[in-house]
Amino acid sequence: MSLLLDHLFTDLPPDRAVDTGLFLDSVSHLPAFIDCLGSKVFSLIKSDIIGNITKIRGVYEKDPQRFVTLQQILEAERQDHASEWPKVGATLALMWLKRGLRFIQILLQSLADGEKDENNPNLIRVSITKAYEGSLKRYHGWLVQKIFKAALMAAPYRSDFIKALSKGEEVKEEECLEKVRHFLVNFTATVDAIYDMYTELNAELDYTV
Ligand code: 0SG
Repeated sequence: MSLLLDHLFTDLPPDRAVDTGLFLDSVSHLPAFIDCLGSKVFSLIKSDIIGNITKIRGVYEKDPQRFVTLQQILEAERQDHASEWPKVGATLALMWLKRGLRFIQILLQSLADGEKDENNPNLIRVSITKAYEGSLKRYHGWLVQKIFKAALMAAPYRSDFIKALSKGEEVKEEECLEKVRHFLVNFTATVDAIYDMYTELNAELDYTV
């Protein structure tokens, strides 16, 4: 069952450098969490995220001493693949992974803030749509946006999502949301730091898939 909230992202140091090994350990729990959402529609998302993580891990494990932080990976790839960078290697994988992480962050924040669909309070489509619009939509062409719409229809009920976040146990919603708020502190700081790094290194790309 889901261990998402049990594996907190670590505190960032004052310079906000993200430790590659710790980051990879934390994100490695996301695919199992997606499994808890039930529908097979999510398997496409799961394989995409696994692909990103595998690619970043592959680069890291070639030389962990050289790639202690995510920024060191981007800088090394910029040097080694000047003509293709940033559309290459772990730089590209992390560019996409961070968008999925932003999606999750906005979704969880919306739930923690108590945003609800007034007509259907046990649906989380309002939060999912908000998350999509704030993270991925601008990078998706019409076909992938259609896949999103299918995924939206297969989205779990609020109560089932809370249950998935709570390791499959029936817990009080407020109890779970308190854990979500705690989880979001370092998670949000990490995602923000990665976004800022892409801006500072001029590594962000704006194409659609
Ligand atoms: C609770 C309900 C949740 C609903 C979730 C809906 C989310 C949106 C659904 C959209 C479906 C996305 C399916 C996959 C789309 C992919 O095409 C895109 C682009 O993928 C990148 O393409 C790859 O990730 C790159 O891989 S790499 O590691 O090798 O670098 C690369 O292949 C790249 C191609 O680059 S190019 O060669 O053109 O330069 N992926 C996405 O849009 C990311 C989707 C992440 C969704 C995260 C949702 C998390 C849900 C968790 C629920 C709590």
